[in-house]
Amino acid sequence: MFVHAITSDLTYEFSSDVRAGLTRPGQKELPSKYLYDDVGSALFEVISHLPEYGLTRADERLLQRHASDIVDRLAMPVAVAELGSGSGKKTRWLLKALGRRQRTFYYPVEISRSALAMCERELRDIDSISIVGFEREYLDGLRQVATEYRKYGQRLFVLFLGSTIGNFDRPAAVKFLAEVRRILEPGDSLLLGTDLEKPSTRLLAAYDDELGVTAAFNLNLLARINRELDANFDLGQFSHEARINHEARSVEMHLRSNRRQTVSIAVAGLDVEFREGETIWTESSHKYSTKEIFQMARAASFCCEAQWIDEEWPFAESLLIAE
Ligand code: AVI
Repeated sequence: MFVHAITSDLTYEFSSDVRAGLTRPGQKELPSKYLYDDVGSALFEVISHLPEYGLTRADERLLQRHASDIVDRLAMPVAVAELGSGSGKKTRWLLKALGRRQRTFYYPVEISRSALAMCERELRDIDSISIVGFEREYLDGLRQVATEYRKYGQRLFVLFLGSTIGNFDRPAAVKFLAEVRRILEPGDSLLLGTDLEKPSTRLLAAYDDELGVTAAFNLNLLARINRELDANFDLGQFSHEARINHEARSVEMHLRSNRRQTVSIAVAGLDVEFREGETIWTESSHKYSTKEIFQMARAASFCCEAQWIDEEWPFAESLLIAE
C-alpha cells in the first residue's frame, strides 16, 4: 500500500484544541478524534470484540450478508473511498464482491497511521484490489481522491461505516453529509452505517463494559495529553463515566475528576483547575431511527436507495445516491 502522509503541524493543532476545550466556560470538553492515537485505536479494536458492544458485529454481519446485493446496485466502474477505515475487517466483504466484478482501487482515508497499516494487512490478500491509503482528515482525503485519483467515467463509492456519523451531533452530521455530497458527482454513492436507538440499559453496558476497556479507551486521552503535551494528569484521579442524554438521543462519555486538583499542560502553557466531580466531555454517540436516516440523506441532497437492518443489534446500512 502507498500512504500519503499529512504535513501539517499536528502537535500544534492538538495543543490548541486541548487549550480551547479545557478553558471554555461551563462544560470542559475534548474533541473525540483525539481518542484515536495508536493506543486508542488498539483499544477500540478490543471494544469491537466485547460482548456488550454489538455495534461493530452488527455492521459486519450486514456487510457480510448483503455485500453482493449492495454492489449489484452500483453503477460500474467504481473506485472505493472509505472514510475511517479502522482495521478494514468489515470492508473485506464489499471489496471481495467488487473484486469479482472489476479490478478495483480502494482508497482508505484515516487519521491513524497504525489503523491504516492494520487495514492494509487485513485486506492485501483480496484478488483484483489495489490499495492506496491517505493519512488525512476525512474530507481532505476524499477531496484528493475525487480530484486526483478518479478516472474518466468512473463512479465513486464512499464508505462511512461503523456509525462514526453518530459521533457528530445531529446538525453537524447533516452538514458533514452535505460536504461529502459537494465533493461527489451525481450518481456517486455513499454507504452509511448508523447505529439505531435501543434501550438505555443496553447502551450503558456497551459504553461502560465490565472489563473496563472503554474506561481505558477514554482515560487514554489524558495519557495521550501527558505523553504528547508534557502534562501531569494523574490517571488514578479521573474516572470514566457513560451517561444517556435523552434529549440529544445519545450516549456521552465523560472523565470525572475524583477530587479538586490542578493539572499542568506544559506544551499548551496551561494550568487547569478541576472541581471535585467536574467532568470533561470526550465523546457523544448519537442513535438514530430508520426514518431519520432518510430525512438526513434528503437534507444533504442524497436519495436513500436501499436500507438493510440488523435485528440482533439494531443497526442500519443505508445506500445513498448523490442526486
Ligand atoms: C467509533 N464510534 C462509532 C464508536 C461509538 O460507538 O461511538 C466509538 C466508541 N466509543 C466508545 N465505545 C466506542
